[in-house]
Amino acid sequence: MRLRHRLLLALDVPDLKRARSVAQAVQGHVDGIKVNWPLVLSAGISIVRELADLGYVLCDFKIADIPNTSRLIVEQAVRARASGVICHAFAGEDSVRACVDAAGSADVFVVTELSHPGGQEFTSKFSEEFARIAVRAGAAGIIAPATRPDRIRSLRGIVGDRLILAPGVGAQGGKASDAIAAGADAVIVGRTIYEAKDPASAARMIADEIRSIAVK
Ligand code: NUP
Repeated sequence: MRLRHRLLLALDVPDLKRARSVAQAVQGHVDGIKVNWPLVLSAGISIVRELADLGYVLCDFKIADIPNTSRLIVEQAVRARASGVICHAFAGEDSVRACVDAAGSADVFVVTELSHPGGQEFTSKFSEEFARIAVRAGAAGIIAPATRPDRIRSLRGIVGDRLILAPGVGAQGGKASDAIAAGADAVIVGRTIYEAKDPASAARMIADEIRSIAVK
């Protein structure tokens, strides 16, 4: 993944027409587009193939199944030209390994602790173990919460130079520059961009905020 802006758009927009227009608008301000179930369930997997023409597409399918099913899911994402997929680690190291094997040259990102308050009920108790699984399984990186920059800092100590992508900016209360300062390689932002009147300028503002601290 080429990180020029250190920003990925979470395109959780089930309306296909609107999803297309937001994706087009933010091109040039983001390094990739993350698609999740709301859009894929509405538009079909072909939306991944379509967005792949614009650049890096990360399929946030949060895969958490037995290794064989996990493999089958990753194969479909890769067939649709996804550049990366997101999986959970609580299904176990064998399932994460199955995702990494099936991904081939595509990236696998492993969720550590979820960014919302409920992420502290269960996932945060195991997030460091999940990060170690990501490293052992050969994942490209992890997903860590922009809402808790201190956790990004701790997880960075475990994953070394593997990528850390941080959702939870804006609508969930996190700040892009805080997540980057804590060690995230890039942030993932949805509502703050796609609900803005002008998604392109909203994306540009976040990228500028990140740039302003990165040069300090
Ligand atoms: O811990 C996570 N938090 C999170 O918000 C892991 C995720 N994959 N996400 C996803 O990031 C979430 O499903 C959504 O697609 C996006 C954040 O969107 P927003 O809160 O910026 O609108």
